[in-house]
Amino acid sequence: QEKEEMKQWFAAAGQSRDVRNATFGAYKGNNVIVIQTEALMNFMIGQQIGGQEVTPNLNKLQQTSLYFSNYYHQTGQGRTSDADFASNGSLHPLPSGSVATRFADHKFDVMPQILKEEDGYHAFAFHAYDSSFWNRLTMYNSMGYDRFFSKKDYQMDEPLGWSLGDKSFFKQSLGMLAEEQQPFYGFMITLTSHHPYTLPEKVQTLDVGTFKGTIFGDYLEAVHYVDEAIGELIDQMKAEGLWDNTILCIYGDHDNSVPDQADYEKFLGRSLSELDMHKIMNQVPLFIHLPDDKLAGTYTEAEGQLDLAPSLLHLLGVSTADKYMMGNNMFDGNPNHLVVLRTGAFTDGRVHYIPSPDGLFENGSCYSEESGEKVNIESCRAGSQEAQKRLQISDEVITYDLIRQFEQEKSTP
Ligand code: GP9
Repeated sequence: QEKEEMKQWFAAAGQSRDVRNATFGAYKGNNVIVIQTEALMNFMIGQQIGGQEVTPNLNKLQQTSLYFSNYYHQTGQGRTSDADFASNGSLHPLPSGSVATRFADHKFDVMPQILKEEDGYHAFAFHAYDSSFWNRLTMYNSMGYDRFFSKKDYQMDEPLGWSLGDKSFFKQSLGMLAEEQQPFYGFMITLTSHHPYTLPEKVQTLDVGTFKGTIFGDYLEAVHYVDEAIGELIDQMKAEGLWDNTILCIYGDHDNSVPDQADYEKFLGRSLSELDMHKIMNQVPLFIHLPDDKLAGTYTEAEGQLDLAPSLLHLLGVSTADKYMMGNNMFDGNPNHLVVLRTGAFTDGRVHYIPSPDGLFENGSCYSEESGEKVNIESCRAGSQEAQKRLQISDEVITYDLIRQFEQEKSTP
């Protein structure tokens, strides 16, 4: 009975995603490059320090792209691997551990596999680190990538941080991708802006003023470097003739693990509430650049990483009605999607719930999104129940390999 209820839940979610409006299939056949950027948070997009822009290239990209300014990471303990799983597989990461290390052999409806099977794409993953980290080699095989380019495939001509600097990483990755057959799906994971963010002096080009020598200042420097690398990647895409036939998507994987509120207040120049801090630590930016520069603008509706795969597939004209995905279609016209975080926090654009550490619903905080003020906890009860239900369904589907079972039952009634 529980399994039947789950199937019905996915069928209803698939139906509501399956909106055949003007954007459905509008970019069919284009290449797709998705860049998952290490610890890139939303709060410094558009910000300056000492008159210098922290992310000038992303700010410029914003002018011709869809910029989702209310976009949430939905990761748990599996950090970077969780962001990858949520964004490509549209299910919630697990309450403990990483799906990639615990259940890489289970079946999931993931973007590379779907694009290959249903639209003839070629799919490649790029990350200049050991292929065994987060069990990627095994996970990427089961996700259907044709090839995973890992540390051993790169020239270490820009040693920086954990491995290769992002500038050389992008240059080499794009070079390898450009040789592959089109249309392609290229998934690139950056690394230079990894905790603890210390870069050599010669790479530091942002004057962080009084943040100099602090981890927060080092973080700003690291983000500024990644932004430069993204600027170079865009130039190279133009030079390689890929700008006009490729959807470029850039998002942050998770927060920076620097939770000191005073740093954010000093940087932003205002005092911050519990709600502000919750948003700062959970929002990552999402940019989608479309080949014809259409649909550009700032999108303020709440969305999250689980929504990425169904939304990109919508643009490419691949229906996700029958897929075991949990995310929303960001192009379905609904301004009030429910976005659930792994902690049980959620927002639906109207209310925003922050759970208490003791896990008791009543001890959490419920805020009005419009006023930013606390409201009666009962305003968040129904949303919280649905959030818990989704997390539970997702956990069971992943843990018991239910997608495989559901599909077998479909083909063998
Ligand atoms: C290394 C990198 C680590 O391959 O993905 O990221 P983390 O999960 O530690 O943020």
